[in-house]
Amino acid sequence: MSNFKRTLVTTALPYANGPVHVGHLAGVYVPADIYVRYLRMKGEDVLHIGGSDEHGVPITLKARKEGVTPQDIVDKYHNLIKDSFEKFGISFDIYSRTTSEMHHKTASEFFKKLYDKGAFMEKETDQYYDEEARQFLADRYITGTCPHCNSTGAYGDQCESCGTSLNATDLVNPKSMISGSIPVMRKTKHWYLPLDQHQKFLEKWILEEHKEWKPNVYGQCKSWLDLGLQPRAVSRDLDWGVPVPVEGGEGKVLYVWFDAPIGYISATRELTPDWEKYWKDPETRLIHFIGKDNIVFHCIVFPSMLKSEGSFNLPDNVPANEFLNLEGDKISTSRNWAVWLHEYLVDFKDKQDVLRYVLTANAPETKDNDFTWRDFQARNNNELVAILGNFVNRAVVLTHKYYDGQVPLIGETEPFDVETLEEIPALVNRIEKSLDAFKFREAVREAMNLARLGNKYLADTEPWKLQKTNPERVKTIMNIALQITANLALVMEPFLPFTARKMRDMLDMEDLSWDRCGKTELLKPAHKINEAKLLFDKIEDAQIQEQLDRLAKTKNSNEAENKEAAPAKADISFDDFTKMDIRVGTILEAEKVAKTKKLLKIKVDTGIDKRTVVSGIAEFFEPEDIIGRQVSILVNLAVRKIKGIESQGMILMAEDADGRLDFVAPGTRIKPGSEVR
Ligand code: B3M
Ligand code: ZN
Repeated sequence: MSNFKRTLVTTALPYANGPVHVGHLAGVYVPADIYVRYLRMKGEDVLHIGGSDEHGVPITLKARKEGVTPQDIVDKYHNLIKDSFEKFGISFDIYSRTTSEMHHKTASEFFKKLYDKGAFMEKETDQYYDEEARQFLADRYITGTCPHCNSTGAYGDQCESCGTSLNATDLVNPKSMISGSIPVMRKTKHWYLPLDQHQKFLEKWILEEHKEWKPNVYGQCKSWLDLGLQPRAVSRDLDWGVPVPVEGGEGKVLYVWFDAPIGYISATRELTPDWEKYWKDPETRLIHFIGKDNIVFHCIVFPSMLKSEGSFNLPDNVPANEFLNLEGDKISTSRNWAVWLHEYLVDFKDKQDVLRYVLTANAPETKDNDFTWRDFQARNNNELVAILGNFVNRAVVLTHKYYDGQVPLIGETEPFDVETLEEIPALVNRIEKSLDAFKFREAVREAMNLARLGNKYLADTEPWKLQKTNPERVKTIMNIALQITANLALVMEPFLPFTARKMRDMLDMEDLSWDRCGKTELLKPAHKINEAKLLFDKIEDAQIQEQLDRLAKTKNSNEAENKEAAPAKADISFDDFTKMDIRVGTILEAEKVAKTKKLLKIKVDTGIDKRTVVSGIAEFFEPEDIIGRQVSILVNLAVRKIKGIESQGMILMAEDADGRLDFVAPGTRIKPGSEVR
């Protein structure tokens, strides 16, 4: 690290087609924020660059579905996302967006430069074209049947049922999602980044020169390289994005994964006229914080683009995380299986640090991990409240009680005091080592160990028992307890910035530099501290239950939606069918059958006669609401006695997978007695 003068940290640009959730925070933004806060405390020159990714097909699809423009969609979500990040204390130096003018200009220039250098291949291919909508169809705009698992509704790039990635041409019965028509093949020209030509370089650069990358990142790169890289198209036939700025590019835009990483450059350029220093000076190191699904783009595609351009630094490290699951299931925007940050802030007001803490302590650094509400509650109650909050509170309250808020002079020390004092810099050292290695779980554990140390120290020395008999000893103890508290106010800053701020206010500490961490004279004798403020409070079972209930509801409604229709019954003959005499009837009277929940006694005009039928629909229909309704009724069903009432026939009902009922009725009024066949 010492060879570098400055650090440029980027965080993946979230797609502006939905709000951000705990998975985003845990995978990318909290670790990056911890890291940049730490570097800032060390006085290093660091920039944290972020923004929204506002191009790509899913955004256009969402806009189409909602009947608004893509710009409307990205405006809405960009603001929501930006606001969530701000409220969680994610400290960007700039949070920009890829629809900005600066970005269009930067991405366009970048493409043009590669084009002029001959860094692309041009290729004409056959692509699906929608003749009705008069446009080429991006893979995402085509649905059809998956050739692997036969499920319908697979997309042209992937089947979400079996997870196979597809080419649009693989789909059986392809259909345009724009017009619903059957697409035809047409020739179209695109520009390709010949990754195969960069293979050798990438192998050396990653596999030999970056063995220190996290095993999950290194491993994914290696398997891509082992498979052999293929040229990748960097343009698309679409009207939403950065227009292809060269001849023949009319009606085409840059592929979203080509322009998005350039967004990091555009945002830096927007932030400072000095931007080139951060991108091109070899004494700057570039670090990309991303989730695992973005590894190939940041370790292989973007570096190949940067290398072709020629004047940019390549990333020094890409500490990608694995995924965070929610209560055992994959987080999913479309299934609403997520904890949305803007909703969390409503239910857990001012508890940003609690979530930051839980997501760090349980970060998916080396493998996928699970977020559960029970774990969230336990970590809050047993760690933040019981360890950190409790210790700080005792130190501050006792200082006020014994010394009117003045830091006492440290007197003679005993071996246990010395041991405790020595443990402070040792812990800080371990925190630092872990942070330098992007091991944030480990780092936060060590930071909590400092609070544990303080708690144990007070529990072992019991100053409250000594104050009457040995007040000199208590001064030493309290001084040490306060030095631990002051250290906590510093080391917690990267992890729990809101809490650390409160702690520094309590202790009336100004200076926030990392080189003070580990020192045991942070608070000078006679320094006056402020009143104790509550740092954390207990989260009750009821609050957790509310969250669990909400998820259960989501799960139920997802399941109902996904329930498949019951399979068809065995074949019958036409004769069997004609044996059933089904007529249109009109309901004349209806009443509840006493002492039952489900049954209605209904009088129906069948056109043949007026008869009584008992029907199990009382949970769905009030008797007075159905009078006059037309229904289909099986009139030649043998008479059955139900609850002592003779039921003459059966009213036909449609029932969905959830058991919801509705009448099978003619679309317009028709004479009672009309036959259904
Ligand atoms: N928007 C994908 C994602 O949000 C993409 C990241 C771009 S980073 C340049 O996972
Ligand atoms: Zn499939």
